[in-house]
Amino acid sequence: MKEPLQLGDVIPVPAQVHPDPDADFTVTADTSLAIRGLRDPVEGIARRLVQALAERTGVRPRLAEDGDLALCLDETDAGLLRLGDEGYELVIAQHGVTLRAAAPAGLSAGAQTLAQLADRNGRLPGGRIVDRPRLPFRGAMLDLARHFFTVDEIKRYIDEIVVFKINHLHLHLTDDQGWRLEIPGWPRLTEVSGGAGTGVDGAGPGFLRAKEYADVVAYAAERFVTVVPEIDMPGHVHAAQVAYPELAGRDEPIAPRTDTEVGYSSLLAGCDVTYAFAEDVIREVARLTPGPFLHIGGDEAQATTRADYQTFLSRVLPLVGKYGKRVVGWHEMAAVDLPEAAVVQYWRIEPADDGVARAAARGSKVIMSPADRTYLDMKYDPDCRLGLEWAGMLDVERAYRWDPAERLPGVGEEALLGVEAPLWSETLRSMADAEFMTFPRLAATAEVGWSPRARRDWDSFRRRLASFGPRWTARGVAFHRASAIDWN
Ligand code: TNX
Repeated sequence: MKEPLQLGDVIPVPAQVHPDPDADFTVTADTSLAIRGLRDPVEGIARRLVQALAERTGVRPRLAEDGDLALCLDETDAGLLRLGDEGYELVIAQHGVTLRAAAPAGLSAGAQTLAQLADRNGRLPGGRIVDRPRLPFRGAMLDLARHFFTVDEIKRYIDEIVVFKINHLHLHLTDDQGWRLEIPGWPRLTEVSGGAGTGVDGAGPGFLRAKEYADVVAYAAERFVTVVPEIDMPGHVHAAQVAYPELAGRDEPIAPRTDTEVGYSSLLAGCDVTYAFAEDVIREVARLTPGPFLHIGGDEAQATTRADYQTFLSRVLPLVGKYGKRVVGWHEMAAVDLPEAAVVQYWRIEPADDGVARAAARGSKVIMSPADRTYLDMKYDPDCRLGLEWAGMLDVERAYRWDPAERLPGVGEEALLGVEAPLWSETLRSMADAEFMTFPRLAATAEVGWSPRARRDWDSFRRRLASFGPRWTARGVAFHRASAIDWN
């Protein structure tokens, strides 16, 4: 997309855009930014907006008492309240720019819009945007188990996903290869299974200490991103069993595995140690996590009998509630009767009745992550040097052209909590690899989750996406230059 930018040249595309071509505003060295209403959460938003504008335009607005750019938090305005926590109104006029919202999350979302609209000369296209998300949950997932990412890398990832109004970061913390979160009373989980050679094919060690995890969660929260921690059970637990063979009913050592097979390990549904372990882990993860969700995995439990799966979940689901969290699980979990508050994450590529529609009819909400549309670990094309292909090739257009409300009979708009794009890390060896697989496809998922259906259009999207080329290059993001996009 070539400049000049039009009002509405934003990803995700805003709900309502009313351009006024005579009302452009230009950010200059004299521009100042003021905060009206509550200072505390808004100051961080203002500082990050100044930084983003400086990166974009080369001029850095000052923070001041009065300003031609104003951020207003107004918790009483009925019109703003109707837009919900993440909604905002942005007015760009010749004499100044006003961003208003009823909640800090809305100001933060609006600040992303504002930052995207500035061109290299500081020009902001005139008019008014009124915006709010279609779905409350727009997520990305990092798999720390197959390849560990450090605190700084996770923070960097957060910085890039918030640009697209992604508001949840799912951390897949445990799997057959590695265990990546310190748990009191179970030190060998991380000493052994977070140690050297526990990544896929023996790549790098790593785990998060409680303090480091809390640091990530706080960093995310400041940017209005909720961390969703996942402890995968009853399958995908080989690393836990290597650390504690009693979790496999054995007393001799168990050899670690760093291959990419799935579905071979299981906790023992009939053993007390299983539930002592699960409760210690859930208590600690809940304690460290201020957000409402705790993901217990539940996927690919091929080494668990149906009856044992039922038994296991009937004992573990209540533990999540006991420690104050709302349970999330992959769609296999819908095979059992779920509490109404449970959230089901659907990943299948072919529609099949896994009980998800039944769970939705009973009140559960669904996060849509169909692998053939959202899995960031799928190859873009056959020549892609990274990624898997079991769900097919996933190019940018395919990641864009689908609708979560039409994916599964019995799971319509009302049943949706949102969408998520998971990045499994079997083939990744660095943050640059993660960025390559994530961008630009995550931008497509973000628009699917945020923008009204009627506003979505592939040709418009690919034109808007083109302007991220120079931005990502300037920020050192190792994005994939997908050939479907005429990159600027
Ligand atoms: C399936 S889909 C998995 C993961 C793998 C991924 C690779 C799901 C819930 N589980 O264990 O990493 O495929 O694409």
